[in-house]
Amino acid sequence: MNAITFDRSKAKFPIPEVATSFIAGRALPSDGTGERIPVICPATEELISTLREADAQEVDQAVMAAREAFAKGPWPRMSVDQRKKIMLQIKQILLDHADELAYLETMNAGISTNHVRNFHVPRMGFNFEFFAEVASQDSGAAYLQTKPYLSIVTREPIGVCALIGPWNAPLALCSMKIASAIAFGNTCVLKPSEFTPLSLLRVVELINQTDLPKGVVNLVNGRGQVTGDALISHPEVDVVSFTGGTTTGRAIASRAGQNLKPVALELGGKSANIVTASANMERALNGSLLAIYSNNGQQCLAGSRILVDRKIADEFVSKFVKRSEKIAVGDPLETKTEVGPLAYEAHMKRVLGYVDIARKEGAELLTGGGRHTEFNKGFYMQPTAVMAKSNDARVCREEIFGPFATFLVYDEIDEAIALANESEFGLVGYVWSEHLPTAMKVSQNVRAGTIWVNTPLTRELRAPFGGYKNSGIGRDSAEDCKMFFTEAKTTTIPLEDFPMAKWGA
Ligand code: TXE
Repeated sequence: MNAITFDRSKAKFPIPEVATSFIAGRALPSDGTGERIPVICPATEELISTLREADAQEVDQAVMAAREAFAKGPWPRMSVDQRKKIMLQIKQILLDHADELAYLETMNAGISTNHVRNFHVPRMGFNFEFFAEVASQDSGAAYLQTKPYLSIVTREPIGVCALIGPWNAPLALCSMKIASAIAFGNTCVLKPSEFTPLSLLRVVELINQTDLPKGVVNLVNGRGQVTGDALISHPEVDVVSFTGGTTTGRAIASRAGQNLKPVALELGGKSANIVTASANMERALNGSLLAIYSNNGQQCLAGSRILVDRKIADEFVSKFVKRSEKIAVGDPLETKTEVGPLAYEAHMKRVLGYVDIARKEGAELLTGGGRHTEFNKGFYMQPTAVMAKSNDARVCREEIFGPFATFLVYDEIDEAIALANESEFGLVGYVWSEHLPTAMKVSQNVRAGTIWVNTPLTRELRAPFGGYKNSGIGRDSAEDCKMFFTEAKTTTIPLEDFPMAKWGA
């Protein structure tokens, strides 16, 4: 692809010409070693920046900065109240730059500015406040049952955390990783996706303008197999938190396993969205459209397999198709845009490839199915829906990760539940029903980490989020993140003198 060079005078906020690593409180120079990788705006195909890739040596520098800050720096040793004050400073500085961060995210990831500004940016701020609270309210346990001993259990930070993030929602997802790692006294090295380095580089710069000690939050930029692999293989990394595709997750888990590092993996999904005959049709329609098309269809928790009761299928599908055709696809910087471009060219081609796969499998194309004809530049795709022949079809089994809905029709709720469970994934499930026993039956029988009843995409940070089966290992929540990012320590003390064997006396 021949990228068009971006006219920098058009930029609403500064975009760095070269995105480098940020280590121990400073950005590394743009003229260092490492491959140069183009950073493309998916809405215009313009070259908006260049990423200078961190090689193994630069990754080592970042990990050792995090190690130094962990072993000798004040952060792990500070009182939680002091840490909380700094976490709140981070929240504030990020929210003070909300428009700039939203702009960088939209320019680089193609997510509509409305969505980023109204959901991702506030969530990013809240992540720091939430985990500051969680860490500050934490307490240990004491056991007195075995006399004369008192055993106390405390939790200590686990050390240097490698945080590897994806390109579909960099701000929202990676801010959660940083906040949950550092709140408990850890230090970290973040590696954003090579496709979307810009917003997170600015986030890490801003975080480093607060009172946070240098070296606590570091960032390396580069491709997964170079920079990412060097990071997760580094012996001074204690734990790996990853969000991304299932194939990459497998590779990361086996690499981390060689060094016995704990891993948390938040991976793909092919979640069932069950629309029953007892649904409130209008709400189910609104929710189903959001569940598949929001964030340009690029979300792990998408309701991408819509299972609809035969009794209402004709009406529901025809309304869904009509609404899909009216969705405002366009420039993600425009506030009226609902669906923007896909994040990068190869991904758009992959998603479009599923249209041919669907056709070959005998699916009926209900709407869309091609690049958006209104644009001669940008990775725009028409919101697409197909009616599959059976759940064995690849469009029912594989995560497509774009504005691509697959329908199946069912007759009985037990059949819908069985179809929902016939999947290698188990991240979330949706059910639309005004009949509580039906909703509860789905909730209790669908094997997925989160079930949404009559609502799409609601995240409660206190409650666990994560996947069954190939959708991941581990959960995000107040408690789960604490368990993952800390080590438990038991200290045992006798409270009185006690008889002890006197060997050699
Ligand atoms: O993501 P990857 P890809 C799914 C979605 C998508 C598919 C492929 O179905 O179509 O995955 O996307 C880093 N060692 N999701 O290939 O590879 C990489 O640099 C260390 C679901 O673009 O998973 C990036 O930072 N790191 C999903 C991160 O992994 C490595 C979000 C994610 O990239 C690495 C994204 C390696 N060997 C895609 N290889 C979700 N769960 O939301 C890659 N990386």
